[in-house]
Order: sequence, then C-alpha cells, then structure tokens
Amino acid sequence: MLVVSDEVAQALTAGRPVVALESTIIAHGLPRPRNLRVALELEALVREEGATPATIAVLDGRAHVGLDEAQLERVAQDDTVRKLSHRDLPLATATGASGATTVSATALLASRAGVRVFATGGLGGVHRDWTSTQDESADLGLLARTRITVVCAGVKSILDVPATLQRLETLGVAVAGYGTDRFPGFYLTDSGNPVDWTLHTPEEVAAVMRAQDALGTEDSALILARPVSRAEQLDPELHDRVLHAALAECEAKGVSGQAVTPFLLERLTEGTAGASLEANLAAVRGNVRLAARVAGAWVRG
Ligand code: PSU
Ligand code: MN
Repeated sequence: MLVVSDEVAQALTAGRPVVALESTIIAHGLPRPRNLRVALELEALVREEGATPATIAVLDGRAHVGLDEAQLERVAQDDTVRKLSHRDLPLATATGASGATTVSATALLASRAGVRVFATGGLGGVHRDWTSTQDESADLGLLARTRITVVCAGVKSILDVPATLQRLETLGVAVAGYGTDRFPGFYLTDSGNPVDWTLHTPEEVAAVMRAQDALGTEDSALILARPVSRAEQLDPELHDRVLHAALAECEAKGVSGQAVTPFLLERLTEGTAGASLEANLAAVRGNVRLAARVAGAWVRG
C-alpha cells in the first residue's frame, strides 16, 4: 500500500538526504493554478540544496512517497482529491480514494518510509473557538507519537497559538526556534510567544535528532520553527484586521471540521490582495531549504 518512488528509494538506500513534503498545502491551501507551480518549485528547491524531494499523497488508494510530475498535477488540479489526515489513511486506501495528506498523514507515511525530515508551512493546532468546537488539529497528537523532524513557520496564525504551544508541551513534543527565541507566527515573523530553545545550525538540529534516538524516549517529533524574515512577512495590522473578519465569517457561515483551515486561508489571501499568499510562500520556501540542509546534516551523521 506504500509506494516509494524509485528516486526516493534509491536515495534512502544510498544514505542520501531526503525531505518529505505535504500535499494538502498544494491541493487545499493554495489557489490554482499557482499551486502546481509552487509544488514543482518546492521540489526544485530541495534538489538545489542537494536533497531528494518526497511529496506524499494518496492516489487511487495507494499511498505514494515521491510523486512524478503527472501525479503532482493530479494533486494540484483534480477536484476529487480529498483532504486526508492520518485517521483517513485506511479509509482512503481500502476504498481506492485519492487525497492530499495533511501534516499528520504526511508525517506518518514519511516515517513509515524511513524519511526523517519534513518541511511544511504552518502546523495545524488548537482553533480559537476550541471551548465550543473542540477543534484541535490531529497534527498535534500524531507528532506526539511519530519520530520525525518538522521544519515549519510555527503554527498557522488563524489558530490559538498560546493554547497550541501549551498542548505541545503537555503532549511532550520538542519545539525549538531556528535562530530565534520567539515562536514564529506563520505569515508573521513573531507570534508574540517565546520559545524555550534556540538552535543555530543544521548540525545542531541533527545532534538533537540523534539525542532523541539515543535517549530512547517515546517516539515523538522535533518541531523546528523557522520565522519568515521581517522583509517578507505580512503586515501585522493587515493580518489582524483581515483575520478577525474571516473568523467572524467562518462562524456566521457555520464552516466546521476539515473545511475551516482552507476557508480561512482563502479568505486571508483574498482580504490581503494576495499578500498573505506571498508571505506563506516565502515561509514555505525557506522551510524547505532549511529542511534539505537538516536532512544533509542528518545523513552525514
Ligand atoms: N500549512 C500551510 N498551508 C496548509 C496547511 C499547512 O501553509 O494548507 C495544512 C496542513 O496540511 C495541515 C492542515 O496539516 O493545513 C491542518 O488542517 P486542520 O486544521 O484541518 O487539521
Ligand atoms: Mn480541524
């Protein structure tokens, strides 16, 4: 059921660096037709840094680790491609469905295939209306029991960031800022929250990964939070204004479950005339490059 592409399998066997990439951001997080160009660009960035990209998705009931261009096109363009979190994987594979994988499903499949480093934009987390909806992304629980390093720009700013950080602490997931002691805010350089640990080089990150294994604690993740630069971030005032309108609209329209995150991301793109999209892409590009360097340091041991 797990189909590892020849290119990814060869890289893993030869001990070359591999970076897992998620597909939900492509299928449901970015507008078309830009999403396909971004998917190809992210893979090219991984290669430029000397690593092999492994974009992950489920196609016709088969979980793929490493997609070719035609498969990436399907993920980006096919309306029947669902959004799959890890709980959906057995349902999708057994019924022959196709779907893009969220952070939780991507991390699970990457780790099963032996890929240790994964890059994305922002993690899912605790939604702001948690007390009434109990909407907490499945990303958090899965990362508490999966040995993978996720390079991200923090958690999506549409969320309750302090509550998400608290949940990560409770769940025992390691979190470190990359070159910063502030937890990044996805579109924003700083979420307004501190982070307890700061790492400065890919080699230092790889050393933490080795320490996780050496200590033999439960198989949890390492979250490496890399901020988007101040020059590339979304204007914080514009961000707050548009987000508050989007959250109100989400509630008024009764959007719930898996639809919440794509709805809010789309409203932010529209409400900022594309500025949030550019900040999102700047964050993802930087994360992908850093993940490739971390994967390099990891395999060099
Ligand atoms: N990061 C982005 N854009 C996205 C996502 C992350 O820059 O679209 C996706 C990830 O796949 C993440 C998902 O796992 O949003 C979270 O969705 P939910 O809140 O429904 O768990
Ligand atoms: Mn959710």
